[in-house]
Amino acid sequence: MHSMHSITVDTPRESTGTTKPTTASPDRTDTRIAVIGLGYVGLPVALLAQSQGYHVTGFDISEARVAAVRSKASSLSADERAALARTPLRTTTDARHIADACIYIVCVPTPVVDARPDLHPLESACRSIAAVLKKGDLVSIESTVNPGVCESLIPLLEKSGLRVERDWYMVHCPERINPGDTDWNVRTLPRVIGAPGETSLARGMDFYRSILDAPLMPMHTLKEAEAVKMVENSFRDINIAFVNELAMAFDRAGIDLQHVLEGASTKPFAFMRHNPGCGVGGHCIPVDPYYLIRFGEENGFKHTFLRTARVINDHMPNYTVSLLTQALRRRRKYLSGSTVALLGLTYKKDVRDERESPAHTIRTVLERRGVYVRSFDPFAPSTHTSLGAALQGSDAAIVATDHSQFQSLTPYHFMQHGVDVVIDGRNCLRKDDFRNSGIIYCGIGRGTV
Ligand code: SAJ
Repeated sequence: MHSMHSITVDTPRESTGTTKPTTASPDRTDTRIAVIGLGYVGLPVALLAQSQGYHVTGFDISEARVAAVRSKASSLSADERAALARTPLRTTTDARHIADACIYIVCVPTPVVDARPDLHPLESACRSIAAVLKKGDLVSIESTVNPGVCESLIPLLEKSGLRVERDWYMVHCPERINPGDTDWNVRTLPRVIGAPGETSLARGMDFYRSILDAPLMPMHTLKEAEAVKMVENSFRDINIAFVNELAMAFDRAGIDLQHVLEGASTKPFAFMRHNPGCGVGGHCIPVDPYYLIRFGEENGFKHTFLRTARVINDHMPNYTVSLLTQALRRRRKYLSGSTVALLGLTYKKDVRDERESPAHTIRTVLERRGVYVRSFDPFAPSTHTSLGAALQGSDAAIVATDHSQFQSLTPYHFMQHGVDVVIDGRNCLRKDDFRNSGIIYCGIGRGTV
């Protein structure tokens, strides 16, 4: 049962996108924190809390992940390695080592499996906490979940014999970590926070105010806090689907959608630009809408718009291959039996993450159609040794990720390796350079030159 909280939003401090000067942090080592899950969300928040004077232990079920943190592996960001060099983080894979914490921050994955939310990691984390939960403890769920999940976790945590709001406290403070973002970070990103009652909300607000340098908006209920992140990311997915559908339409009409979007972006209000591409990857945008779809089903509602957007975005890898097929036909070549250089495997520019990457779908579609694929990605060690090795002798190239290294490619870089068909899946190349270059260039919604 949720009481309506009086909403007082923090006076938004001038969040310049940079962290406040690192003044000496107060000593809070009497307050022990356990961060459960040391991924791209948990590690930054553990390091942030530690930098603010808390005594932090990072817990992860993965020995490899714990070892990577302990050794400051290259897979960590430079900031994370620097913070760990200044103050090593206590880490463990043994849940008994987090028994002495009084604040538990849960940052475990919430993937979808066959388009259905998989809450096992979250439930497992809560069972570990329930085994050590003590009076006065605070549990914060930062993982992205659909509305109602946090409430469903309360009975798991009350197996400790303790009652929420009376003996222990719970908040949901969804993370907004944006991999690769240099402007916003775990400390400066504004947040929302929800709780099952006033006392939990107050406890949660106090804690997060002590580590964040950003506005913190209390929501009326847990469900509202859970819905915020879902809505944010679903908003992005449907807007990407909108421009992807336009791209397929305008390709037939010889209209360059990029130019149209540049024009529409001159409108100073009520237009937010998104860009068409070969698909939507990552662990957020293509995943979160399924949470809302599932939540709707639980309440007897069928989301048609969210589903349609997912169908459109999931079609883009196939659309990209269809552009390649048409271009090869102009070279009197068939897709089957051709060799294609696939440039980019990760889901996003200049990041290592390959989860849900459309490039993998493109590769699967090509290989099923009898294509020999040579992939190269500077951020994915499993690929070809070099760009040249991937291009040399290929019939065509597909740019599937707009890495900085690929954005500077010119017709010369392709022609010197004999590649005369280029499909620009991220519209990141200079289309006009390819005019009259002897190369067939196709963008997504940019037509063909
Ligand atoms: N994409 C498009 N067109 C676009 C934008 C993205 O096709 O206009 C594709 C990307 O290529 C990628 C996928 O969508 O494959 C996701 O891209 P993303 O920029 O949304 O990257 P994410 O998954 O890292 O999203 C995060 C989200 N942040 C959080 O959930 C805290 C999202 O809410 C942010 O809007 C996004 O970063 C961002 O703005 O960078």
